[in-house]
Amino acid sequence: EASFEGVDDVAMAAPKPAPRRNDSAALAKEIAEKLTYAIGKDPATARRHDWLEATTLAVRDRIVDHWLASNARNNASGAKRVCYLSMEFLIGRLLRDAINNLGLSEAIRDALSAYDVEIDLIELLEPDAALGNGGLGRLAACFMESMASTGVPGFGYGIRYVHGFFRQEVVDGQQVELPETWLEHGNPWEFERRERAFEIGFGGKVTMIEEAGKPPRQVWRPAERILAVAYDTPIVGWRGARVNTLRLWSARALDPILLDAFNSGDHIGALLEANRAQSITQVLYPADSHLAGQELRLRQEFFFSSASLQDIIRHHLKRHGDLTTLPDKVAIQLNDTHPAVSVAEMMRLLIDVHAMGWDQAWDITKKVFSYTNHTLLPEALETWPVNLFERLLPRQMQIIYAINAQIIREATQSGLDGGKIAAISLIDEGSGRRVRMGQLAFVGSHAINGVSALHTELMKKTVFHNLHELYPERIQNKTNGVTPRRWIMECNPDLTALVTEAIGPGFKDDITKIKGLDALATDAGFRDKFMAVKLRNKQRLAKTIEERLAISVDPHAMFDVQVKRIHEYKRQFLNIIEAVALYDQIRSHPEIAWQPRVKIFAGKAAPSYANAKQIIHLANDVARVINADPSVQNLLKVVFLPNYNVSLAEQIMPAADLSEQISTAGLEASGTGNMKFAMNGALTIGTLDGANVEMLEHIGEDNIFIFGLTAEQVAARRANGQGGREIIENSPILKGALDSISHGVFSEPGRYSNLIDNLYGNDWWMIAADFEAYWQTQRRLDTVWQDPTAWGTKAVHNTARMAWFSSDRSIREYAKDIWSAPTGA
Ligand code: GL9
Repeated sequence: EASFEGVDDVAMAAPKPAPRRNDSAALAKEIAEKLTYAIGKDPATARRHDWLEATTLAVRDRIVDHWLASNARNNASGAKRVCYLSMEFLIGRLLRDAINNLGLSEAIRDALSAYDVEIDLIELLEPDAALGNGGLGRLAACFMESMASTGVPGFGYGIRYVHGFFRQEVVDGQQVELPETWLEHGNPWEFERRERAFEIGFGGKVTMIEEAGKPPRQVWRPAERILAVAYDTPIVGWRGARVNTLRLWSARALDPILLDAFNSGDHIGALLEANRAQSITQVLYPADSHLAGQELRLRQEFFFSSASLQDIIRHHLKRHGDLTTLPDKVAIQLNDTHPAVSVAEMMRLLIDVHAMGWDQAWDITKKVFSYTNHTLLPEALETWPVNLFERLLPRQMQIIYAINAQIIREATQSGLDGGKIAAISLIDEGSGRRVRMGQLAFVGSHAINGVSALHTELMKKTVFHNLHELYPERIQNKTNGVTPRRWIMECNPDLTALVTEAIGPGFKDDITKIKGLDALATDAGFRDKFMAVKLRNKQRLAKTIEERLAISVDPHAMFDVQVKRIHEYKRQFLNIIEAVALYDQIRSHPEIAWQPRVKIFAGKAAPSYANAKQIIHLANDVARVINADPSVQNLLKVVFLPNYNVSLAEQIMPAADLSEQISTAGLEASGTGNMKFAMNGALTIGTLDGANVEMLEHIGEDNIFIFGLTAEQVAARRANGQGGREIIENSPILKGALDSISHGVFSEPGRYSNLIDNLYGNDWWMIAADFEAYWQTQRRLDTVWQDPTAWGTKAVHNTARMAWFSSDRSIREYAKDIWSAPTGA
């Protein structure tokens, strides 16, 4: 109780510990003490892992001081709290983040060097917390950091997966998935809160209870009950001004073992129930923008939603006594539809458990919730079979029917016709009766947002067209952002030092000041230093590539990078075809002044996504052949780096010259890698999709390379059913590249015929349609690369003009327009 609530009643009388000193001598002493007394090791024989743990514990003490103070301040002010419900938090490593935000970088480095320990080396031993799939999960992590940095009392709620996003190996050119084990050596950042546990039910029946003198009410009697136990991780904001809490739920059985069964000899059966309970939080679904669809997934969603809401209500009742004030004190953000069942569960808790009337409960629910949509891909829109829902969550299903009846009444009253009413219904009657989670999240929220300007407009026209007509004031845009602490300061210390030298350190507190670099873009001296930083970062990445893949790449070549989940709409295939075409052209036109390039790919495919796995295979096949061909040695290399994760991204972003953001227009909701690259001075080649559109506005058309069909043109071509055959036959370069893939230059013939046939057929992802524009734009980039002054100028403009894409800006907009929550302080 005490630690989460802050300085609590019981703790008040206890003496406060003396404030800690942050000089390197004090830190050195404390680290040695941790090593000795918390870990039980002698500094003379300690291993690097022990030093990591000791350093983490010393840093953690300082965080805890700030944490308790933040919670105490919250409780005293009663300020509105923001609860961010997300199935995913792709956090990555935390030590450097914490050290940087506490301003301890120098002091820790010096403290450890007293023991001949290099901080840079031990930091690498920290496992990545990979509790997310990609952009959506990483956004949640950036938002947590930005809430702490901008002074929003934020609480993240999610799942403590024992196994995070799988580890990828590439064997014979193909992806192999291996379990991820981040908790193997324990997790010094988390605090288990045994006392903070809630019961979560599944299945069973709903019965009507009639008591004398009271209105009848429904009571859910679940057949199965398990416990959700909280684990808290402190999230430190910039300068430690605020420390917020990320609370992750772990599943546990009510009874750890069925002793009767065990005693009667059924040793396995005695543990079955405990295993079944724990299985809920064992693994993160590796589903990227397409659906897992299994019962366990719905269980996970309900499990963490219910636990979080029970916790929120408990806290509110304890502080404020009365649930009618809930919307004044709490905002709950639903990160995609994964926690959408919360809308029904909140209604159940208010009505069945806290005896509130329907109308008041519905009013409170809508005021409390808001919902972010992260994708328009139809295969990613969550729906659940009604019979599964009913079996697992019978009371929530009743409530969903009742909400649906009310929405349909409102729609009818406002004059919507039958077709439109069917489209907004929470139940999809078309494909075997399914509950539509997007619709549920929408109707239960006062604000619904998309994650870029284009995506939000498309949301209004497509998925939520009819709901938008019914509730035109609800949809708004909140363009994504990324935290400049992790994605500039921590991942690119050399750039940070250079910017500090050039314009002073003010940009660290207020990233908009980085605009001051703009004037230096034409200063040759500065530009040279800027590109020298880039070169050093590229040398480091080249070393990693050499170590991991035994491929040697020239750091002076253009590093052309596409790193992200592998998905057809992201069009890694287009990029690979361009590499093959370039390979052909370099060999057939040695007289042309080709510019040396290293094409770098990284990313994971969902295990069940066959085409995405083929794309990985192709990238590796193409890399093997090109890298072994002496005739293109200095001009083209292709690299596929396995196991892309947050830490690898931190190494890649600062080392890229060119950022590939080439999704089929209309399909990438925002993208956030696009922002990280540009902040670190990479130029972008991209389509008018997601946040690229707004990047173009901020960076200016001279400094970004836009090509290809617009979202509108894509929709029109798709509607006309225009395939790729005609285009391919009329484009010798494209045809040549596809032929070399088909005819076995990189593998046995036919290995990729499925991928290629798709281009000749409907060309759904517009790869054939966009190839020519992409090819031409790449050649234009070659020309710019030949002129280091031109390239360097554009690169500096990119870093200088990206400040708006800080997640601090996103969070301030959410706080003001959606949450009505305080910032600052
Ligand atoms: C995503 C979108 O595809 C991205 O364009 C967007 O930047 C992020 C964050 O808003 O959300 N939606 C989605 O389902 N994923 C996204 O990255 N997928 C994964 O996280 C794997």
